[in-house]
Amino acid sequence: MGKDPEHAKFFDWRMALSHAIRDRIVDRWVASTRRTYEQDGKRVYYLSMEFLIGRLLEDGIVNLGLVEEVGETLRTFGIDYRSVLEDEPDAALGNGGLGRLAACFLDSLSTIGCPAMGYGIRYENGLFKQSFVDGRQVESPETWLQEPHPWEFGRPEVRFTLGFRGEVTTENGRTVWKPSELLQAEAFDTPIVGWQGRWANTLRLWAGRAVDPFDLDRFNAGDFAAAAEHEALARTISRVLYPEDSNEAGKELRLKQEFFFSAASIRDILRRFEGQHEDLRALPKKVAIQLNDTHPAIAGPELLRILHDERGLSFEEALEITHGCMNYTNHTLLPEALERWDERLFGRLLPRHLQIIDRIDDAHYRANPTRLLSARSDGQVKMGELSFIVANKVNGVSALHTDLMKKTVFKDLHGLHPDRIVNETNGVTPRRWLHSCNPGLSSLITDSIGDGWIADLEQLERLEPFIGKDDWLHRFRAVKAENKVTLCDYIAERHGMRLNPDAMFDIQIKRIHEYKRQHLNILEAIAHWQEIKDTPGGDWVPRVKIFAGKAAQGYHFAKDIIHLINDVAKVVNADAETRDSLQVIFLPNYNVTLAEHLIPAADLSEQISTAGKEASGTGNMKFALNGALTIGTLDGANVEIRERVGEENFFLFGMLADEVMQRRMIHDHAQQAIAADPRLARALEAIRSGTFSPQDPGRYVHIADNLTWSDYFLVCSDFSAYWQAQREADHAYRDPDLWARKAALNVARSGWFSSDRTIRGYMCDIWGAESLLAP
Ligand code: CR6
Repeated sequence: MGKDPEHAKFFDWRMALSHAIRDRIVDRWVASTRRTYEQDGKRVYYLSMEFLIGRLLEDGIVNLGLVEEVGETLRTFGIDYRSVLEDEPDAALGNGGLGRLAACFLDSLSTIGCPAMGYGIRYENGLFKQSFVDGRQVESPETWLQEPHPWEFGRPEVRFTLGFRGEVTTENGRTVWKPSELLQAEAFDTPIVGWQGRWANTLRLWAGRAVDPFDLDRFNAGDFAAAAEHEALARTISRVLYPEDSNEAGKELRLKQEFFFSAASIRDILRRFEGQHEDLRALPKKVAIQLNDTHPAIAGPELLRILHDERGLSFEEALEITHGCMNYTNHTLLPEALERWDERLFGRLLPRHLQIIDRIDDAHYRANPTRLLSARSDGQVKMGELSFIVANKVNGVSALHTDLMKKTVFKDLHGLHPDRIVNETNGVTPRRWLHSCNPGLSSLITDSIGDGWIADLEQLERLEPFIGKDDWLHRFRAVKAENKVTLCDYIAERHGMRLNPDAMFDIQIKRIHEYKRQHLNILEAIAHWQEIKDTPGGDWVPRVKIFAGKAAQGYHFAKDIIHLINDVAKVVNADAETRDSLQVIFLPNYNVTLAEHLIPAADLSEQISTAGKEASGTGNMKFALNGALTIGTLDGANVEIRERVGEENFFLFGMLADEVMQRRMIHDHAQQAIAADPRLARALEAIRSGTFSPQDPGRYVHIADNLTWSDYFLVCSDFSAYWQAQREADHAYRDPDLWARKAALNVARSGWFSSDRTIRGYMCDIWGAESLLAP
């Protein structure tokens, strides 16, 4: 770093260490790439608008098995290892579960040795930073790239010129698209090293650049701002991550971003293929493309366009090749989150692609004349339908979600193509989400069954015989207790609040959304607080309720829920009568790193979405794997978690997906529920009357009104059952050994939720790809 150690800051140590680790990764990376070219097997390309990778330094150290050496080396300099790690900003190139799933998949692809590449956007500003001012969410830009980023390799030689708008003409019988607005995509590569450094793949992110970055004439004429205008405009395309979650922004820039990274990736894939092969018809044998949700769906028509317009294959042949390469993962059934573009906007930006989509529809109809199901209809381009029609396989992300896909959004298309939809239940990487984030539990497991579980998580089953032994269970309890104390210190230091480490740690961390029902959780907390106040000396099971999560900037109701939780926390935490039994805290700026601190310390995992709404969830898996019990509905992957960990080790409550649909038919379902449950009525009344906002008593009337008069997400109808399940949790927590046994069984039986298992499923059912590592 060119500095005397005496003057080095943590930043300098981190950079020095990162470069040392990076050096060791590069050798393996180059070897893996060489091997991939030599073997010439099928390669997987994972196209995703989001990669929520978080920090990378610890990943590298852990995967290369250098934890001890690094710790020791830093010690000789008198530098604390943890403080160096804590200096790294999170790469927050994603909103939530979808982006984090993509990051877990990269880890698993490298661990398994599947030749693969992730393609996405190099956002200069990741997901916004969240802070609270008087309990309200305030957003500020996230600037992770302001410091040098040691993990990326700029590839200025890998650039593609892309275009928008312009005209479609015919030249010598071929259709030619002449875009009028040009820009370049420049590649930045990050190596992704797998467990034990046996394999490394590449994450390639595209940045926007101007074709002619600087206008010297304008500069010399004195118009300095205009001289750099092209560059500024081109760069905006990779400037921001849309801060939306399950909710479409519908902006022109968003569509441009989607085309930008999809088209650059397709060109890159073709360039690589054509460097090694002559016959484009072999493409599906060598290339599997996975569309992570519909954001990269335009990759289909773009590949088709190049094959047909530029390489001269017939339309039918081009379509067949495209179909052979493309697959699509659906991540939500929420209608507002299924992308649809106004055909005029779409046609203006991508005139040739609109024509191609019509021809795709045409060909699909001719092949399936029984029904007219098209991607373009009602003045819109429907990206879900387009992806389905173009894809070879379409998958859901949990058993329930896949089943609902067949019955709802894709019912008709599924009828035409009954073999197309498959299920691949999500998973999480055990390297980050157990081994690294929970060193105490990781050591206990390794002491008990060896370290084979880290790359073969189902070996956790072998823990079951230990769970009956008192001394083992004692150690297991001690690990959780220690993790809770560590978290208490962390929170005290950063947020000035002392939590009671003996209380049950009850945690809900995820994006704030009505369907995820953070408001159900806080309503129950209010009712519980009221009950404690009725009998202050009562024998209550102490609770600490922890929340964290960001609300989309324009989602006002979600932001009001955050405000309410902060206001409730203020009142409850200041109450001397209840302080020993209940504490509430909302931690700001939830991100991957904060999740790594929280999950190992959790006793109770809140997975309480309205049934039928959460496609899978992945936080639910991380908690179970770290020995928390779930309180949850039968939604998403909760269903499969409960099946595996055992129903006696899971606090189930609430309506089922089909009951939810029935219940909505009752016009006064919420009022009926309120009338039947005095606790609920009293909690709502406290919100309505300003108990938590005395200076502004009307602040939460609209939340109480919404829950009383519309309550689309059935908070009121599920309240009583939720309350009951919470009391069951209290009851179980009174017996520490019983609780520990249940928690340990959650660990032992969560091995199936490894993303290694998920990726093997994709390789076998969808991609037809193979590992290049010796077993
Ligand atoms: N919001 C689902 O809602 C799922 C992830 C990853 C989501 C969530 O249940 O676990 O994808 N969907 O499959 C979308 O982002 C559209 C999510 O993260």
